[in-house]
Amino acid sequence: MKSVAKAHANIALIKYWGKEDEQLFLPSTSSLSLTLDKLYTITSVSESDRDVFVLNRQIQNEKETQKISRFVDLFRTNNQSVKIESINYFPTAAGLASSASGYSALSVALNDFFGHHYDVEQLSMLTRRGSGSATRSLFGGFVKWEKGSNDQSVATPIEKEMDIEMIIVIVNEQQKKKDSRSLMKVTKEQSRYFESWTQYNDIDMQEMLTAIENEDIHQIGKIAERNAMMMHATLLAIEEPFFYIEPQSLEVISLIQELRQQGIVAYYTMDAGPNVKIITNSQHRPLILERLSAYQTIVAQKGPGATLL
Ligand code: 2P0
Repeated sequence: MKSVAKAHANIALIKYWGKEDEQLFLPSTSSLSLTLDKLYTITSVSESDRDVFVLNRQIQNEKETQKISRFVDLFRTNNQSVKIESINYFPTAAGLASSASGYSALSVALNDFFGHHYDVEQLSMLTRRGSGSATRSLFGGFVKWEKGSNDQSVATPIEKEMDIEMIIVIVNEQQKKKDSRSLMKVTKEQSRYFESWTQYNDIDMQEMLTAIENEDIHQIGKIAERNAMMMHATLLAIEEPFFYIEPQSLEVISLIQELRQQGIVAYYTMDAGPNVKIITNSQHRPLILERLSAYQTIVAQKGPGATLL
């Protein structure tokens, strides 16, 4: 027997940064994202005499396999070991995290493989424990992940059809210098701005929900921008300040600001790496791409939720 699932990556417009409970993956902030069509993972689960994890056709080491095994334990009904094969279909050198699409696809495949038939809410709570942002990739389009409490922290889709696109600008193809899981832990422990971050995040979330309801792309972009920069500001106020933002990221940001002054819909967000994601719409995308011709870019539209294949 083999269960196969597909899930897409997502980019947050309101960021998840910090955990209230590290074991349960309870986030310190609610977050909101857009699932993207161009980046996805396909994962299969099949019977095996021991747990094996193959990522992008390479057998993973003991440490990575144990990490996955612990996640499989959340679904495992008997002592059945599994072989997990996962491939990330991300444009070459996208420099983007694949844990969201990866754990989301794995959850859907494990749900089927072990015959659980969990509903989306139960699945959301379990997926979160593989990687926080993965819980948002269970759904397509705009997705809200409520911080909740006592393990009740789930993602839900926001039903809204609107013209919104993201242009991912690759400024550096290399792996990020520090992984987000450990850095968000340090931020919560040390950042002088952390409390402010969580407070303003609540405000941004409410305003973002209204902006989406009103299909107001300018307001969506504006809130996403200030939210992302506040997340990055928390990193400037830890004991050894850390920058994901690189000189080339700033060049792209300056260009976006310039384009905006010319009346073009262009706002930016950044995650745990130097690449810049531009929030725009189909009308303004060609103009932006023209101006960014010196950069490698990926244009992404709204993608679907995770599915069993
Ligand atoms: C986000 N990031 O909301 C934020 C913005 C990175 C910057 O979610 O520890 O890989 O597995 O729960 O989900 C990346 O963090 O962390 C992330 P874990 P995850 O997209």
